[in-house]
Amino acid sequence: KNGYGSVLWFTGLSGAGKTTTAKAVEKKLLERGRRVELLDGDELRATVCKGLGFSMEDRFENIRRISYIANLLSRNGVDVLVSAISPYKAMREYAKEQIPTFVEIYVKCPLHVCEMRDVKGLYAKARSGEITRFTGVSDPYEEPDNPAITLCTSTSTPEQNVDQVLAWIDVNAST
Ligand code: GGZ
Repeated sequence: KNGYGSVLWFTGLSGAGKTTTAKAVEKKLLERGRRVELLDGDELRATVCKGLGFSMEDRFENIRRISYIANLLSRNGVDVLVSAISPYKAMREYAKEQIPTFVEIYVKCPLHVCEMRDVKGLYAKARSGEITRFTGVSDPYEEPDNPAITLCTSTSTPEQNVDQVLAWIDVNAST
């Protein structure tokens, strides 16, 4: 849409590589002279989404707030990179309805690989029961049916994944 920035919405399991990929894409877009903001679910949960937990209702509220901010930025010409698990199809549908330039990017990685990486030690805590309702372990993740882009972080390099996103933008969102 004219004058709008793209909203690149990275969805996937914890540890799949959403934020890593989004940061690398952000760098490339900045080099192209674009105005860019990264909205990271994990970080927003310390500020505008403070107090929200991981029940289905709270996760929806989290995504509602992130969608709102993403849309404000987008309509002012800023490209927005959203990194949030966003585990339910319905919440991604909601974001898509709210945001004219929504692009669904599925950051795909097998659960056992995310679990092996366990960068923050959260999977171990989820398995021991110290953390409840952990996505992929004790809470659902609904895979996207028809994402605009699928990135496989267990079989492709970060560079390949970044290139895939930029190539998509060049074909579909060059304004
Ligand atoms: C999922 C959890 C949970 C539970 C804490 N389930 O990989 P991270 O650590 O750095 O990012 C995850 C983040 C998830 O927040 P989101 O805002 O992306 O989730 S959602 O879209 O579902 O609202 C993870 C950490 O918080 N974390 N507890 N129970 N992830």
